[in-house]
Amino acid sequence: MSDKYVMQIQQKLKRLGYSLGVDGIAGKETLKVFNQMVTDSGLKEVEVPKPSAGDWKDDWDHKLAGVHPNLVKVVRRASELTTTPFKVIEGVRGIERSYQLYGKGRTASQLRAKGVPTKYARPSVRKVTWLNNPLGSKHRVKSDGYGHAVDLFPAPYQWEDIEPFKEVATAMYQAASELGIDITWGGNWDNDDRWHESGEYDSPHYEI
Ligand SMILES: [Ca+2]
Ligand SMILES: [Zn+2]
Repeated sequence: MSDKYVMQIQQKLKRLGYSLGVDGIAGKETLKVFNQMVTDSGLKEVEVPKPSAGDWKDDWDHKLAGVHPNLVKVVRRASELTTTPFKVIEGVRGIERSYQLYGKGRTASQLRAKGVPTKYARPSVRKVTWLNNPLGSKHRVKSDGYGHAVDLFPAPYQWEDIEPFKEVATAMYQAASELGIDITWGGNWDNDDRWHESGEYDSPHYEI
């Protein structure tokens, strides 16, 4: 499978005068030429350029399918406002996935009580959702035919690194205010000035 990012590097090498095929495949030839360029440049180390923000959006049409157009607008505008690339890791959530998430940290009898098939019970893993209704998530398709939530995961893709989440949140709030659309962030449920108070730990999550 060819890769856009590899193709960009190949194009740059070609522009520098190296002869190689631009096919998006990081094969032996590309590696050889790249190493030659490093040697020629006299550098000990070469910083590989980060993929441009555009690459992060390659699967957005797919990931944002079925999400309410207002929320999609905010996400797309936020991506123009921030210098932090971010992935859309979840938009609309299906029944199967809702059950899988609800089963985490719950026993078969707890699931039975909520009408969730007991095969999804995973009592020994960490609980991830505190929903009263297993299918009540804002990620589910609502009566207007759209999902009302998205989960965004910023580069460099480290869950513990909270700063990039804050940068994306700043861009999301700014985009929402520009567009006149109300959003709620899982890192600030009560929408006050204090982020990440007790219970405000769902940093990837945004909903309308
Ligand atoms: Ca708060
Ligand atoms: Zn979410």
